[in-house]
Amino acid sequence: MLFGRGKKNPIKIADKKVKEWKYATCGYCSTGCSIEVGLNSEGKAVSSRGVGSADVNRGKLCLKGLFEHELFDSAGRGSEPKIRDSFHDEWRVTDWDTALDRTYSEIRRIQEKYGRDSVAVISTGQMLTEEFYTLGKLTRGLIGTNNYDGNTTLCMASAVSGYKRSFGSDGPPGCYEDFEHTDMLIAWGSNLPEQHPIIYWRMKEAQEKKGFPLVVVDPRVTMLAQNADRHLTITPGTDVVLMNAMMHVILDEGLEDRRYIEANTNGIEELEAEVAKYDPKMAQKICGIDEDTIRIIARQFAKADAAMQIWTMGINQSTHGSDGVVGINNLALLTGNIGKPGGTSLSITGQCNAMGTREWSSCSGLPNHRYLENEQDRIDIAKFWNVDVDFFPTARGMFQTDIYQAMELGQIKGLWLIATNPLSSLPNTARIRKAMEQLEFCAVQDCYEDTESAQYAHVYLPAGTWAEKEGVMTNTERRINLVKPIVKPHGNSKPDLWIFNRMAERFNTEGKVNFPEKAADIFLEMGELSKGRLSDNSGMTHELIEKYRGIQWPYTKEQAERGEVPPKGGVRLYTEDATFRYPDGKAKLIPLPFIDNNEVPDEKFPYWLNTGRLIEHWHGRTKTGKLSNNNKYSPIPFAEMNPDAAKELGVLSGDYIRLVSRRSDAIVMAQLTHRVPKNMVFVPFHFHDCVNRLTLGLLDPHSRQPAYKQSAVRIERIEDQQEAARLSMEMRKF
Ligand SMILES: Nc1nc2c(c(=O)[nH]1)N[C@H]1C(S)=C(S)[C@@H](COP(=O)(O)OP(=O)(O)OC[C@H]3O[C@@H](n4cnc5c(=O)[nH]c(N)nc54)[C@H](O)[C@@H]3O)O[C@H]1N2
Ligand SMILES: Nc1nc2c(c(=O)[nH]1)N[C@H]1C(S)=C(S)[C@@H](COP(=O)(O)OP(=O)(O)OC[C@H]3O[C@@H](n4cnc5c(=O)[nH]c(N)nc54)[C@H](O)[C@@H]3O)O[C@H]1N2
Ligand code: SF4
Ligand SMILES: [Mo]
Repeated sequence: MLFGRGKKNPIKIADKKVKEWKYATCGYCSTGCSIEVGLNSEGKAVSSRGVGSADVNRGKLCLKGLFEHELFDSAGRGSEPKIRDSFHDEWRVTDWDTALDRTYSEIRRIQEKYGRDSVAVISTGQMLTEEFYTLGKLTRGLIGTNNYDGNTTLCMASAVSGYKRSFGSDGPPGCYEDFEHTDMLIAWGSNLPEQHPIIYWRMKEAQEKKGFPLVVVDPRVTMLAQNADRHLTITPGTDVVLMNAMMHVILDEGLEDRRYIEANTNGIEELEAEVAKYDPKMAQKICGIDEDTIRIIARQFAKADAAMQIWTMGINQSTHGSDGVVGINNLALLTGNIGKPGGTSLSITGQCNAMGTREWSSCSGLPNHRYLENEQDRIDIAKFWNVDVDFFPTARGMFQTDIYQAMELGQIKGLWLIATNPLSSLPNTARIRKAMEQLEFCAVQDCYEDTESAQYAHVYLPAGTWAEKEGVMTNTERRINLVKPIVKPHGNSKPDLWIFNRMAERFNTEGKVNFPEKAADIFLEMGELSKGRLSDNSGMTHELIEKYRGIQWPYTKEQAERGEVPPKGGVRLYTEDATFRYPDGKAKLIPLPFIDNNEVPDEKFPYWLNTGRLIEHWHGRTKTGKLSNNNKYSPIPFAEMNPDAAKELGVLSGDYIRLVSRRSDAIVMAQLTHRVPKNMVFVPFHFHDCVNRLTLGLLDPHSRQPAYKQSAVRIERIEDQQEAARLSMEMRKF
């Protein structure tokens, strides 16, 4: 008899009295889980559940998706447009016309006075694709500033740049199903179980069935590293050296795939000459991985029938971010691991729709991976939008990270910020604050009114969020999935698409450019523009996407007309010889000389500051900080600190400590753990600017992405713990 079992009360799941379930795609991370939100008889969202028939998540959701329905009416949501003359003044509530007129007239006033490019528009990876496309049309076609970029420069820029350099185009070649076919997986700087929990579940299930070895490259003992066959605790910022040394071994021992290299690549001689310099004996001194391990991993990788690599911010957010991506691609190309089941280099994307913005926002160029630098692209889009081709600049403007420096110098006087919060997320926030103070005009368009950045705004435009709106998003594996309006936007807030369309009316004085009102129509317009291109989605409609719970691009009009059912999960790019996007169809093998240009620990600042994320929180916590089921796990800023380091400094677990960098200082609670080595602290960047006031954020030369994960700090013990607690609270208020 099972002792005591009969006496226990069975677990009861509260009946939420759901009357109707409505379909959407999760609006947090780029995994792209299909979700259904339950509405009660009053139309209130009361529950969320995963969609069983969706190939991505097969009924599962993580902690964030499970409570996503609580977002709609959470604290801090903006409900009315607001306006003020100076950011020192109190806000006044106003109506939409006044707020939009003011934004329009200030943008035009500044452009007339200081030139077209003196206004910057900064967007995001957290809107719907039709919204990106519309904003791009408005900004490129009517407003006419070239300083238009998105927060993806903080996130995916290195992946985009690396894919373009290697393959001639952006676009991740693999898919989640590759986990089921691979014989070896290397994860570079990615904490999959916490940051993409459902991709992790897909990987883990495949691994349990197939038993492939998992190698994790990360300076910290992440949850993924704990599950790895080998964990390589790399010296921060030196992944490229390890990659070069692995290529050295592969080429030295003749383990490369000569047939694949001949048929598909250019540049093998130059690559060979460079990696010859990276003998594992020499490399180990720089990257901290011993020579035997380097050789073993290189051999195992090259000999696997199919070998797969994934990576996230540990690679992208570095001064060698773009080179790191190219290095991953080099390894894949040398061993013929692109475009085959289980053989791929798959960048794990960040935000829910970072892919959509890459494809359609026109941030770095023109829609659907077209370039401002390409005359034919300019002509095609000008004709399609009915704008004068000479209105387009002939080269891309500043990256987001350069825009703030231009604000500091007074080159940029006006800013329209959409769904991004630079005062918590950009490096060295003291500089960002100074830059924002220089502005003559700033409009912030956000679904929350209590963001750090809104403090510097003259106009606040309250936006709807996630499933208060309609449109599509693209996930990590190129799957386009649908979000439907489940509830009405909070208060008097409006969908971003509505806001862009109303702004467009003001700029579209001659009425030449067409701005459809409905997301489904805009999607069809985009389909036209995608025909015959790498990311062709002309066969898709909103209805078809919902029916199949997401469709991967490419899916063409011809496929749809033939009645071809969209493939379920195995869509790959570059599956045949010489199908890369350079003119001769070949990919490039690119040599990667390594120059150590990071801020590194020294006597004055002896600890690495490593930064990143936690499973329960989302970025600046505008969302998750308000939901008790998320916030309760980590409500206050903390640093992971090694117990041996703490002992030397006399720091006890739970003590407040002061972290000091060359930029500023921050007070956080010490959490003692062996997850970090003795010379490192790891601080999640979720708590206002407690991390980014410290970071240096040197920029990658190709992608302009900041090196968020390599800065140096010292740790100071604080005598007066009560005062420290008070100061830490103060900092939280910002
Ligand atoms: N819960 C949750 N999920 C999220 C997000 C969130 O805020 N919360 N954000 C989403 C977004 S936008 C993104 S971009 C992704 C980010 O997803 P990840 O990149 O997986 O997350 P991070 O914690 O930023 O960093 C990953 C790891 O990089 C390691 N790292 C640091 N320096 C180096 C280095 O020099 N080399 C190597 N190899 N590794 C290094 C860190 O130790 C860390 O464990 O997550 C997405 N998913
Ligand atoms: N130290 C350190 N800093 C980092 C990173 C790191 O690893 N370490 N990671 C970097 C990365 S990868 C990223 S992606 C960035 C993210 O940096 P941010 O873009 O600043 O991230 P969020 O805090 O998510 O800001 C998004 C804003 O959009 C609002 N929002 C959400 N949905 C909508 C919507 O539908 N419409 C509108 N109008 N607003 C909406 C939210 O309320 C929020 O204020 O941070 C970067 N900063
Ligand atoms: S894994 Fe990502 S997409 Fe899926 S429920 Fe969690 S946050 Fe949402
Ligand atoms: Mo990101």
